[in-house]
Amino acid sequence: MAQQSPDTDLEAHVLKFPEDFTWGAATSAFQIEGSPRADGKSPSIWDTFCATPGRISDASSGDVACDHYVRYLDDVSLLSALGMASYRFSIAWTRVKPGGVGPTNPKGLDFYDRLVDALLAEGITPMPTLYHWDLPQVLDDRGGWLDRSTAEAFADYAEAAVTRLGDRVGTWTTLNEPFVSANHGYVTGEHAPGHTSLAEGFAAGHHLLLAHGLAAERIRSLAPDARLAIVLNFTPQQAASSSDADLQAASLQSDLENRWYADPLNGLGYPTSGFDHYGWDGSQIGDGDLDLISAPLDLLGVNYYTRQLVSADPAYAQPGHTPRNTMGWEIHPESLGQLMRTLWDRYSFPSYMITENGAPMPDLNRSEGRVDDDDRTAYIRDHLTELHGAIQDGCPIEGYLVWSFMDNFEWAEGYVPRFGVVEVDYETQTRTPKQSALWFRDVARTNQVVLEPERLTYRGRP
Ligand code: IFM
Repeated sequence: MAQQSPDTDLEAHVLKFPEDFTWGAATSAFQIEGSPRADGKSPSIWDTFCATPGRISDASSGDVACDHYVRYLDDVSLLSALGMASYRFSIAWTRVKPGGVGPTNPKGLDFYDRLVDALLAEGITPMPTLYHWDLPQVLDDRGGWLDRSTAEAFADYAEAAVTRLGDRVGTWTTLNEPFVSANHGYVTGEHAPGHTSLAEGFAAGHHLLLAHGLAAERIRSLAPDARLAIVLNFTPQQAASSSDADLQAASLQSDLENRWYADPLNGLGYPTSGFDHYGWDGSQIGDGDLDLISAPLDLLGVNYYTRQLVSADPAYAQPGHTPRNTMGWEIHPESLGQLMRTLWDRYSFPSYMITENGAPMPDLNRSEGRVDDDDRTAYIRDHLTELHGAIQDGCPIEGYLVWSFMDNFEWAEGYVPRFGVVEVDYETQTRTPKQSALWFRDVARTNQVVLEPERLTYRGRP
């Protein structure tokens, strides 16, 4: 339980955050940039995936997306107007090294150079992520994340980005959500490159972590003063009952989703269930790999959206009465607070940031420059409340970035789910801050959350 302290004004229901707390927003390259062939960019696995019939539910692509490659200056102005102190974006490997390996494309880097300068001119801290799922297609043609050489190529690409932008970037993030890259891309097939093999998932996962380790080593030597981070997603797995079978099922699932990457990053090695339950032979792990992977980091980025109830019974149905977002994910803010305490207890990361949290929600009454999205505001408020409790308990959480700055391409779901605090009209590319963005702006400006539970409750899916 959160302890009462001077930072919690219970009378006024005001939650004050630490003075140096960072507020911001996040996006990724493929989801917003568009301009897939501009200035020498090559296709990524997501361009190929979108062009494959049946892969994207609304048959859309990232060809235009939010046209951010063209409109980035307006977007930076909007970030500033909304009080965002930090902006997490990703760099497209295919712009920087169109061949995956080999020559660097200066024009591709020019875009991120301009973006970083524009952010800094507005007083916004740039937080680039080097890999947010858009592997160069040319590397997938040679085996992609199943091939160890992709990890080595990633370190060379990281070097090119850091060499160009390192004088202005204070925190480098290597990967976004390697679990999703490996699991959705190689095991379930719902993401690019669309493979369906558990064994491939383990191989891809190891090569992703190796890519992180090799790039981390390179970044440390090129930018010794920069902070180094990785972003992992966590879905707390809770047993559906207290039966031994359900507890064991939840623990096994948690090994795969929550501990598979965080454990080796902390020198704990891969969870043993990977070998003795799931049957991975570990043949991809080379001498010294685990040492590279466990080199100390400065920051863990935590992406949290929902929890999962796990049962050993294949016929188990998730409870229907809990609030859910428009994609059907359960809204469970308490699990964020618990997650942060668990991470702080188990691992040795010196600092944490929520690098993604948000929800696709009903956006109502879209008219005259106003979009009502009370459900989204309530979601963010309730997660911030839990986060505040974890901070009160001593968790070193330095910031919160909302996912997402604006509506964008939600991967296999196309443009239907809208995660943005800013609405994007894809016909006109008009941006309209939703009511949640205005609420969040006030939170960022005042560094506090004013609780008004009676005003905002979840209406639920339309
Ligand atoms: O849109 C994604 C993002 O790219 C990675 N984290 C989860 C988000 C919502 O699904």
